[in-house]
Amino acid sequence: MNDVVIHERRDGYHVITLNRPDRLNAFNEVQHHALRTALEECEASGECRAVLLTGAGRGFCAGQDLADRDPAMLGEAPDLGRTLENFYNPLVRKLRAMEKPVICAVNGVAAGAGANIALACDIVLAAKSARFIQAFSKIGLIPDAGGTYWLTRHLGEARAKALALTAHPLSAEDAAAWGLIWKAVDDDKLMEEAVALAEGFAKGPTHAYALTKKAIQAASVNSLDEQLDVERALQREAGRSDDYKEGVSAFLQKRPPVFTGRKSG
Ligand code: T3D
Repeated sequence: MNDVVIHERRDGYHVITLNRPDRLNAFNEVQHHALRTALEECEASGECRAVLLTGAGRGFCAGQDLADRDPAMLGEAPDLGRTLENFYNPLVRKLRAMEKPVICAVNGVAAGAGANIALACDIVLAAKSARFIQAFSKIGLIPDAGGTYWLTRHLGEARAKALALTAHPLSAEDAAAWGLIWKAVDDDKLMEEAVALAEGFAKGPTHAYALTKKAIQAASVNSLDEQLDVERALQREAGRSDDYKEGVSAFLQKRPPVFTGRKSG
């Protein structure tokens, strides 16, 4: 049997590929566990300074594997809150809390929780042929895995509601134009661009990236005053790092910086 998640450890970054292509990489519990294990290794590894998440085959991820737990075959209604609590919510929280950049290369359709897991990543690149579908209403559910949060924050209530209620397939180009993702790229350039980003991050000031993530994520709930305080605290921390010292020296000496990515000396 193939691995349901392929974990490649490259120089300075890791590539994680969801690998159930015959089901458009829909999640079952085995795939959830494998992805969690891979992300935990990335989190713990000092060698891994960026993560690149993608899918095998023609889809990125079609959300929950609906064949895995057919409600018509069960005696009583399944507790979907349990799946969220045990799997999707910890996954979203891990992606957000990861102290290194997580790039998502959306290689094809991203539906249901699959779309929202992509949106939980820090930088989302999508192949022009990819579509983002809040498929939940088609099966009588509500958007989960952060969907109501990402859609509302990035797009506002009008577009959020329309996408969620109609399950309209949003093209990668519209997703980029609407500010839901970073970029739509030609299909044959997707991995090249995603890898170039990961390689750049692998040589970057990793701790500053972690602090930047933290600051930007805090901004969505803070007032300006609170956010200025967050910036003061995090900049103070960044200013104590070797990477800051190195960045300034390199600039003044007109040479490329050599960042270690470490928190401090
Ligand atoms: O615990 C909980 O359940 C709570 C959590 C819920 C989170 C969720 O994600 S709920 C939403 C689940 N996802 C969906 O409802 C999407 C279902 N899939 C689709 O609507 C379509 O497949 C797509 C729009 C994504 C793609 O359409 P298309 O025409 O490009 O492909 P296809 O032919 O429909 O799918 C290809 C194969 O993948 C097909 O299998 P087959 O016929 O070749 O043997 C299809 O059944 C399978 N597949 C696609 N999505 C799923 C799936 N199998 C199981 N689960 C899926 N989600």
